[in-house]
Amino acid sequence: SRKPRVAVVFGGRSSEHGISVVTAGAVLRAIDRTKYDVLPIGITREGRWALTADEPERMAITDRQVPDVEQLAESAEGGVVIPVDPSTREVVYSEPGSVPKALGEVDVVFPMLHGPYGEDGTLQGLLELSGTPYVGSGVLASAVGQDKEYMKRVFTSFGLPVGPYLVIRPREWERDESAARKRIAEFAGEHGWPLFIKPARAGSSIGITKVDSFEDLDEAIEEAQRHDPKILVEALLRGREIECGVLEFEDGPRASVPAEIPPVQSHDFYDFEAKYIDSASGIVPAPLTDEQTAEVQRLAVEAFEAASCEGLVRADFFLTEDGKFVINEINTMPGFTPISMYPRMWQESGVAYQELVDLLIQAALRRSTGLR
Ligand code: G1L
Repeated sequence: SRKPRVAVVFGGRSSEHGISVVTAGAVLRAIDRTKYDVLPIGITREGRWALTADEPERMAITDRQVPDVEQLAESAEGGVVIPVDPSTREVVYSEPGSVPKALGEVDVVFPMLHGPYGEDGTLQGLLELSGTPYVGSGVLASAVGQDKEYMKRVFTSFGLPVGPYLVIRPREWERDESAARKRIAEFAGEHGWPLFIKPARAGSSIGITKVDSFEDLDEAIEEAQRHDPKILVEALLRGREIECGVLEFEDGPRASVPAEIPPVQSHDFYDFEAKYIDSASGIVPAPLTDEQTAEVQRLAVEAFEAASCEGLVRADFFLTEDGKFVINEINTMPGFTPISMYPRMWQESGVAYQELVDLLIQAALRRSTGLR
Protein backbone atom coordinates (compact mmCIF):
# COMPACT_ATOMS: atom_id res chain seq x y z
CA SER A 1 0.00 0.00 0.00
CA ARG A 2 0.91 3.64 -0.59
CA LYS A 3 2.92 5.53 2.03
CA PRO A 4 1.00 8.20 4.01
CA ARG A 5 1.76 11.67 2.62
CA VAL A 6 2.70 14.30 5.24
CA ALA A 7 2.38 17.99 4.32
CA VAL A 8 4.60 20.19 6.50
CA VAL A 9 3.22 23.76 6.53
CA PHE A 10 5.68 26.39 7.78
CA GLY A 11 6.87 30.01 7.65
CA GLY A 12 3.97 32.44 7.70
CA ARG A 13 3.18 36.06 8.52
CA SER A 14 4.83 36.05 11.91
CA SER A 15 7.89 37.52 13.56
CA GLU A 16 8.87 33.88 14.09
CA HIS A 17 8.95 33.06 10.37
CA GLY A 18 12.64 32.12 10.42
CA ILE A 19 12.31 29.88 13.48
CA SER A 20 9.40 28.11 11.83
CA VAL A 21 11.51 27.44 8.69
CA VAL A 22 14.45 26.15 10.75
CA THR A 23 12.13 23.92 12.82
CA ALA A 24 10.35 22.58 9.72
CA GLY A 25 13.80 21.73 8.29
CA ALA A 26 14.57 19.65 11.39
CA VAL A 27 11.17 17.92 11.19
CA LEU A 28 11.63 17.19 7.45
CA ARG A 29 15.04 15.66 8.22
CA ALA A 30 13.53 13.55 11.01
CA ILE A 31 10.57 12.11 9.05
CA ASP A 32 11.31 8.50 8.10
CA ARG A 33 11.13 8.51 4.27
CA THR A 34 10.77 4.74 4.12
CA LYS A 35 7.45 5.15 5.99
CA TYR A 36 6.14 8.52 4.75
CA ASP A 37 6.18 10.77 1.70
CA VAL A 38 6.52 14.49 2.40
CA LEU A 39 5.18 17.66 0.81
CA PRO A 40 6.82 20.86 2.10
CA ILE A 41 4.50 23.87 1.88
CA GLY A 42 5.91 27.27 2.82
CA ILE A 43 4.00 30.47 3.54
CA THR A 44 5.92 33.67 2.80
CA ARG A 45 6.17 36.64 5.18
CA GLU A 46 3.53 38.29 2.98
CA GLY A 47 1.17 35.34 3.44
CA ARG A 48 1.61 33.79 0.00
CA TRP A 49 1.52 29.97 0.00
CA ALA A 50 4.24 28.28 -2.03
CA LEU A 51 5.52 24.83 -2.75
CA THR A 52 9.11 24.48 -1.65
CA ALA A 53 11.76 21.95 -2.52
CA ASP A 54 12.24 19.02 -0.16
CA GLU A 55 15.74 20.24 0.72
CA PRO A 56 16.03 20.54 4.52
CA GLU A 57 19.73 21.46 4.19
CA ARG A 58 18.61 24.82 2.70
CA MET A 59 16.42 25.47 5.74
CA ALA A 60 19.19 25.85 8.33
CA ILE A 61 20.80 29.04 9.63
CA THR A 62 23.93 29.86 7.61
CA ASP A 63 26.39 32.75 8.24
CA ARG A 64 23.87 34.35 10.59
CA GLN A 65 21.33 34.26 7.76
CA VAL A 66 17.91 33.02 8.80
CA PRO A 67 16.15 31.09 6.02
CA ASP A 68 13.07 32.54 4.39
CA VAL A 69 10.25 30.90 2.42
CA GLU A 70 10.64 33.54 -0.31
CA GLN A 71 14.05 32.05 -1.14
CA LEU A 72 12.83 28.46 -0.98
CA ALA A 73 9.68 28.98 -3.07
CA GLU A 74 9.68 27.05 -6.33
CA SER A 75 7.35 29.50 -8.00
CA ALA A 76 7.50 33.28 -7.88
CA GLU A 77 3.76 33.52 -8.46
CA GLY A 78 1.38 33.97 -5.57
CA GLY A 79 -0.67 30.88 -5.01
CA VAL A 80 -2.58 29.06 -2.35
CA VAL A 81 -2.84 25.41 -1.43
CA ILE A 82 -6.51 24.52 -1.19
CA PRO A 83 -7.87 21.27 0.16
CA VAL A 84 -10.72 20.69 -2.31
CA ASP A 85 -12.46 17.50 -1.41
CA PRO A 86 -12.96 16.09 2.08
CA SER A 87 -13.79 12.65 0.68
CA THR A 88 -10.53 12.28 -1.28
CA ARG A 89 -8.34 14.74 0.70
CA GLU A 90 -7.21 16.02 -2.67
CA VAL A 91 -5.20 19.22 -2.51
CA VAL A 92 -4.69 21.72 -5.34
CA TYR A 93 -2.19 24.52 -5.78
CA SER A 94 -3.90 27.53 -7.25
CA GLU A 95 -2.28 30.66 -8.66
CA PRO A 96 -4.40 33.67 -9.64
CA GLY A 97 -5.49 33.50 -13.29
CA SER A 98 -4.20 30.02 -13.95
CA VAL A 99 -5.60 26.50 -13.83
CA PRO A 100 -5.16 24.90 -10.38
CA LYS A 101 -2.53 22.16 -10.30
CA ALA A 102 -3.48 18.93 -8.54
CA LEU A 103 -1.02 18.00 -5.82
CA GLY A 104 -2.70 14.73 -4.99
CA GLU A 105 -3.81 13.50 -1.62
CA VAL A 106 -2.50 14.66 1.69
CA ASP A 107 -3.02 12.20 4.55
CA VAL A 108 -1.83 14.37 7.40
CA VAL A 109 -0.68 17.97 7.89
CA PHE A 110 2.12 18.97 10.26
CA PRO A 111 1.27 22.62 11.05
CA MET A 112 4.33 24.66 12.06
CA LEU A 113 3.09 28.24 12.12
CA HIS A 114 3.37 30.60 15.02
CA GLY A 115 0.80 33.04 16.34
CA PRO A 116 -2.38 34.29 14.65
CA TYR A 117 -3.59 32.03 11.78
CA GLY A 118 -1.19 29.29 12.84
CA GLU A 119 -1.48 28.09 16.36
CA ASP A 120 -4.71 29.84 17.37
CA GLY A 121 -7.05 27.26 15.82
CA THR A 122 -7.77 28.97 12.49
CA LEU A 123 -5.54 26.73 10.35
CA GLN A 124 -6.85 23.78 12.36
CA GLY A 125 -10.40 24.87 11.43
CA LEU A 126 -9.50 24.98 7.72
CA LEU A 127 -8.11 21.47 8.02
CA GLU A 128 -11.28 20.29 9.81
CA LEU A 129 -13.38 21.70 6.95
CA SER A 130 -11.31 19.84 4.38
CA GLY A 131 -11.34 16.61 6.40
CA THR A 132 -7.56 16.50 6.64
CA PRO A 133 -6.07 15.03 9.84
CA TYR A 134 -3.31 17.12 11.41
CA VAL A 135 -0.66 16.86 14.09
CA GLY A 136 -1.36 18.50 17.43
CA SER A 137 -4.32 20.13 19.11
CA GLY A 138 -7.67 20.88 17.51
CA VAL A 139 -9.57 24.17 17.15
CA LEU A 140 -10.69 24.59 20.77
CA ALA A 141 -7.44 23.62 22.53
CA SER A 142 -5.40 25.72 20.08
CA ALA A 143 -7.59 28.78 20.71
CA VAL A 144 -7.53 28.24 24.50
CA GLY A 145 -3.74 27.83 24.36
CA GLN A 146 -3.42 31.16 22.57
CA ASP A 147 -5.57 33.19 25.00
CA LYS A 148 -4.02 33.69 28.45
CA GLU A 149 -7.38 34.68 29.96
CA TYR A 150 -9.35 31.63 28.83
CA MET A 151 -6.37 29.40 29.59
CA LYS A 152 -6.54 30.50 33.26
CA ARG A 153 -10.34 30.18 33.35
CA VAL A 154 -10.14 26.61 32.03
CA PHE A 155 -7.39 25.65 34.50
CA THR A 156 -9.29 27.22 37.43
CA SER A 157 -12.50 25.41 36.56
CA PHE A 158 -10.59 22.11 36.53
CA GLY A 159 -9.09 22.81 39.94
CA LEU A 160 -5.56 23.59 38.73
CA PRO A 161 -3.74 26.32 40.70
CA VAL A 162 -3.14 29.57 38.77
CA GLY A 163 -1.48 32.81 39.91
CA PRO A 164 -3.37 36.07 40.59
CA TYR A 165 -4.36 38.06 37.49
CA LEU A 166 -6.63 40.78 36.12
CA VAL A 167 -8.10 41.15 32.64
CA ILE A 168 -8.55 44.60 31.07
CA ARG A 169 -10.87 44.39 28.08
CA PRO A 170 -10.80 46.99 25.28
CA ARG A 171 -14.32 48.26 26.11
CA GLU A 172 -13.43 48.79 29.77
CA TRP A 173 -10.30 50.74 28.81
CA GLU A 174 -12.14 52.85 26.21
CA ARG A 175 -14.99 53.69 28.59
CA ASP A 176 -12.93 54.72 31.62
CA GLU A 177 -9.15 54.51 31.59
CA SER A 178 -8.74 55.91 35.09
CA ALA A 179 -11.14 53.34 36.57
CA ALA A 180 -9.12 50.58 34.91
CA ARG A 181 -5.86 52.08 36.27
CA LYS A 182 -7.44 52.19 39.72
CA ARG A 183 -8.36 48.51 39.47
CA ILE A 184 -4.74 47.72 38.58
CA ALA A 185 -3.46 49.87 41.48
CA GLU A 186 -5.73 47.96 43.90
CA PHE A 187 -4.41 44.67 42.49
CA ALA A 188 -0.85 45.93 43.08
CA GLY A 189 -1.89 46.92 46.63
CA GLU A 190 -2.94 43.35 47.24
CA HIS A 191 -0.13 41.48 45.46
CA GLY A 192 2.70 44.02 45.38
CA TRP A 193 4.93 45.34 42.60
CA PRO A 194 6.27 44.47 40.10
CA LEU A 195 3.39 43.59 37.82
CA PHE A 196 3.60 42.00 34.40
CA ILE A 197 1.47 43.60 31.68
CA LYS A 198 0.82 41.16 28.83
CA PRO A 199 -1.19 41.01 25.62
CA ALA A 200 -3.84 38.29 26.20
CA ARG A 201 -3.17 36.59 22.86
CA ALA A 202 0.42 36.77 21.66
CA GLY A 203 3.08 34.14 21.53
CA SER A 204 6.36 34.05 23.45
CA SER A 205 7.20 37.14 25.44
CA ILE A 206 6.10 39.60 22.79
CA GLY A 207 4.60 42.84 24.18
CA ILE A 208 5.22 41.93 27.84
CA THR A 209 6.56 44.58 30.24
CA LYS A 210 7.59 44.24 33.86
CA VAL A 211 6.31 47.31 35.69
CA ASP A 212 7.82 48.45 39.00
CA SER A 213 5.57 51.40 39.78
CA PHE A 214 2.31 53.12 38.89
CA GLU A 215 4.18 55.75 36.82
CA ASP A 216 5.33 53.15 34.29
CA LEU A 217 1.91 51.56 33.87
CA ASP A 218 0.52 53.51 30.90
CA GLU A 219 3.50 52.85 28.65
CA ALA A 220 3.32 49.12 29.44
CA ILE A 221 -0.45 49.04 28.78
CA GLU A 222 0.04 50.80 25.43
CA GLU A 223 2.79 48.35 24.47
CA ALA A 224 0.63 45.31 25.35
CA GLN A 225 -2.40 46.80 23.56
CA ARG A 226 -0.32 47.21 20.39
CA HIS A 227 -0.37 43.40 20.17
CA ASP A 228 -3.83 42.71 21.55
CA PRO A 229 -6.55 45.13 22.73
CA LYS A 230 -7.27 42.70 25.57
CA ILE A 231 -4.51 42.66 28.18
CA LEU A 232 -3.63 40.71 31.30
CA VAL A 233 -2.08 41.98 34.51
CA GLU A 234 -0.18 39.39 36.51
CA ALA A 235 1.58 39.43 39.87
CA LEU A 236 5.18 38.28 40.17
CA LEU A 237 5.39 34.68 41.31
CA ARG A 238 8.58 34.11 43.25
CA GLY A 239 9.98 30.66 42.77
CA ARG A 240 11.53 28.25 40.30
CA GLU A 241 10.42 27.81 36.67
CA ILE A 242 9.60 24.17 35.88
CA GLU A 243 8.39 22.82 32.53
CA CYS A 244 6.93 19.44 31.63
CA GLY A 245 6.12 17.84 28.27
CA VAL A 246 2.98 15.82 27.59
CA LEU A 247 2.80 13.45 24.62
CA GLU A 248 -0.16 11.42 23.40
CA PHE A 249 0.68 7.71 23.15
CA GLU A 250 -1.67 5.02 21.87
CA ASP A 251 -2.98 4.45 25.41
CA GLY A 252 -3.28 8.14 26.28
CA PRO A 253 -1.18 11.16 27.31
CA ARG A 254 1.99 10.72 29.38
CA ALA A 255 4.30 13.28 30.99
CA SER A 256 8.03 13.59 30.31
CA VAL A 257 10.69 14.20 32.92
CA PRO A 258 10.40 17.88 33.93
CA ALA A 259 13.00 20.56 33.21
CA GLU A 260 14.09 23.63 35.15
CA ILE A 261 14.71 26.98 33.48
CA PRO A 262 17.32 28.79 35.57
CA PRO A 263 16.69 32.49 36.22
CA VAL A 264 18.37 34.66 33.58
CA GLN A 265 20.30 37.74 34.62
CA SER A 266 20.49 39.53 31.29
CA HIS A 267 16.76 39.61 30.55
CA ASP A 268 14.03 39.72 33.11
CA PHE A 269 12.18 36.74 31.78
CA TYR A 270 12.60 33.88 29.38
CA ASP A 271 12.46 35.78 26.11
CA PHE A 272 11.82 34.82 22.55
CA GLU A 273 15.34 33.75 21.69
CA ALA A 274 15.91 31.89 24.91
CA LYS A 275 12.61 30.11 24.36
CA TYR A 276 13.34 28.82 20.87
CA ILE A 277 17.05 28.86 20.34
CA ASP A 278 19.31 28.69 23.35
CA SER A 279 17.25 26.39 25.52
CA ALA A 280 20.61 24.70 26.15
CA SER A 281 20.58 26.40 29.56
CA GLY A 282 17.58 24.39 30.72
CA ILE A 283 18.34 21.63 33.25
CA VAL A 284 16.89 18.22 32.30
CA PRO A 285 15.74 16.48 34.41
CA ALA A 286 14.90 19.26 36.87
CA PRO A 287 16.47 18.71 40.30
CA LEU A 288 13.24 17.88 42.15
CA THR A 289 12.26 15.26 44.72
CA ASP A 290 10.43 12.17 43.41
CA GLU A 291 7.23 13.52 44.99
CA GLN A 292 7.64 16.93 43.29
CA THR A 293 8.35 15.24 39.94
CA ALA A 294 5.26 13.06 40.24
CA GLU A 295 3.16 16.09 41.25
CA VAL A 296 4.22 18.29 38.32
CA GLN A 297 3.73 15.38 35.89
CA ARG A 298 0.21 14.82 37.24
CA LEU A 299 -0.60 18.54 36.87
CA ALA A 300 0.83 18.61 33.31
CA VAL A 301 -1.38 15.70 32.18
CA GLU A 302 -4.37 17.36 33.94
CA ALA A 303 -3.66 20.61 32.05
CA PHE A 304 -3.52 18.63 28.77
CA GLU A 305 -6.90 17.08 29.56
CA ALA A 306 -8.46 20.29 30.91
CA ALA A 307 -7.80 22.15 27.65
CA SER A 308 -8.70 19.07 25.51
CA CYS A 309 -5.23 19.04 23.96
CA GLU A 310 -4.18 16.47 21.39
CA GLY A 311 -0.78 15.20 20.33
CA LEU A 312 1.43 17.25 22.58
CA VAL A 313 1.67 20.17 24.96
CA ARG A 314 4.39 21.85 26.99
CA ALA A 315 3.10 22.91 30.40
CA ASP A 316 5.00 25.68 32.23
CA PHE A 317 4.85 26.00 36.02
CA PHE A 318 6.24 28.00 38.92
CA LEU A 319 7.32 26.12 42.00
CA THR A 320 6.64 28.77 44.62
CA GLU A 321 8.68 29.37 47.77
CA ASP A 322 6.06 27.55 49.85
CA GLY A 323 6.54 24.43 47.72
CA LYS A 324 3.36 24.61 45.61
CA PHE A 325 3.19 24.24 41.82
CA VAL A 326 1.25 26.98 40.02
CA ILE A 327 0.55 26.58 36.31
CA ASN A 328 1.69 29.58 34.24
CA GLU A 329 0.70 28.50 30.75
CA ILE A 330 0.51 25.72 28.20
CA ASN A 331 2.00 25.83 24.73
CA THR A 332 0.30 23.72 22.06
CA MET A 333 3.15 24.46 19.61
CA PRO A 334 6.27 24.60 21.75
CA GLY A 335 9.79 25.23 20.47
CA PHE A 336 10.53 22.11 18.48
CA THR A 337 14.11 22.06 17.21
CA PRO A 338 16.11 19.05 18.45
CA ILE A 339 17.68 21.29 21.13
CA SER A 340 14.41 22.93 22.26
CA MET A 341 13.09 22.13 25.73
CA TYR A 342 10.18 19.94 24.63
CA PRO A 343 12.23 17.51 22.48
CA ARG A 344 15.01 17.56 25.10
CA MET A 345 12.60 16.55 27.88
CA TRP A 346 11.41 13.61 25.76
CA GLN A 347 14.97 12.69 24.79
CA GLU A 348 15.72 12.39 28.53
CA SER A 349 12.54 10.32 28.93
CA GLY A 350 13.73 7.82 26.32
CA VAL A 351 11.99 9.17 23.20
CA ALA A 352 14.46 10.39 20.56
CA TYR A 353 13.58 13.25 18.14
CA GLN A 354 12.83 10.96 15.16
CA GLU A 355 10.57 8.79 17.28
CA LEU A 356 8.84 11.86 18.71
CA VAL A 357 8.02 13.11 15.20
CA ASP A 358 6.79 9.63 14.24
CA LEU A 359 4.59 9.28 17.37
CA LEU A 360 2.98 12.68 16.62
CA ILE A 361 2.23 11.70 13.01
CA GLN A 362 0.84 8.34 14.20
CA ALA A 363 -1.41 10.04 16.78
CA ALA A 364 -2.77 12.32 14.02
CA LEU A 365 -3.36 9.41 11.64
CA ARG A 366 -5.26 7.48 14.36
CA ARG A 367 -7.86 10.22 14.56
CA SER A 368 -10.15 11.22 11.79
CA THR A 369 -11.50 14.74 11.76
CA GLY A 370 -14.90 15.51 13.19
CA LEU A 371 -16.05 15.10 16.78
CA ARG A 372 -13.92 12.97 19.04
F1 G1L B 1 2.56 19.71 15.18
C1 G1L B 1 2.99 19.85 16.41
F2 G1L B 1 3.65 18.77 16.76
F3 G1L B 1 1.92 20.00 17.17
C2 G1L B 1 3.89 21.05 16.56
C3 G1L B 1 3.79 22.02 15.60
C4 G1L B 1 4.58 23.15 15.70
C5 G1L B 1 4.77 21.18 17.60
C6 G1L B 1 5.56 22.33 17.69
C7 G1L B 1 5.48 23.31 16.72
N1 G1L B 1 6.28 24.47 16.85
C8 G1L B 1 6.44 25.40 15.89
O1 G1L B 1 5.91 25.33 14.82
C9 G1L B 1 7.30 26.59 16.17
C10 G1L B 1 7.81 26.66 17.56
C11 G1L B 1 8.43 26.57 15.19
C12 G1L B 1 6.50 27.83 15.90
CL1 G1L B 1 5.05 27.86 16.82
